[in-house]
Amino acid sequence: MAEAYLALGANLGDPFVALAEARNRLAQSQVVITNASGLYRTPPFGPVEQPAFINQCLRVETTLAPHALLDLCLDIEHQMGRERAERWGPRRIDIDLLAYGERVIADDRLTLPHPGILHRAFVLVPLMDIAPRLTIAGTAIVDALARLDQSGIVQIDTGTSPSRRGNP
Ligand code: A4P
Ligand code: MG
Repeated sequence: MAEAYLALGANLGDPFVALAEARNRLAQSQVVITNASGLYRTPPFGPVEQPAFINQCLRVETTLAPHALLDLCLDIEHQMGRERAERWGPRRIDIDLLAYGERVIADDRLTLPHPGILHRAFVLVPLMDIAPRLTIAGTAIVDALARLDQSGIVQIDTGTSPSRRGNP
């Protein structure tokens, strides 16, 4: 089993329903959710004007190799009706693979660790809930977060235990 971190984001329809469905679909695959952050409302990051997001991070254990885990995330996005129209645009669900153990990968399909992590408060705030001592590419996430603007990020749910998030 390998340990990995996933970031979930949603800002169309009912984001809470979308996040719950994504967690359930992950847990029904070869993924065990071992910890889940709180749910955070976050201002949209990037150039596109769009509704606020709900973001959450998960720690998972999986027998899937990194590219297979990416494919599972992309399949779930697809099954949940995400249309890849606009880069950085609104989406019912976005599932990014943040890190997979200590693996470093840079090919045409997968970059690990995810290159945006250290620059995005909407990822680091929930990630701090479940991995406060995590280091990405030699930088402690707590130090990276201290340099970022966290204004407008509001915790709206402290989360529940993994067993209530769709795992047996
Ligand atoms: N890909 C490569 N590495 C990875 C990885 N580690 N994890 C490739 C996931 N995917 C990875 O992704 C495009 C391709 O990236 C995939 O096919 C995969 O092969 P995508 O999800 O289709 O594209 P995207 O999500 O539109 O672009 P990108 O750059 O992933 O954007 P982000 O970072 O996901 O930004 N604001 C707030 N507050 N909260 C958000 O969640 N999200 C976005 C989207 C913008 N603003 C946001 C939020
Ligand atoms: Mg993405």
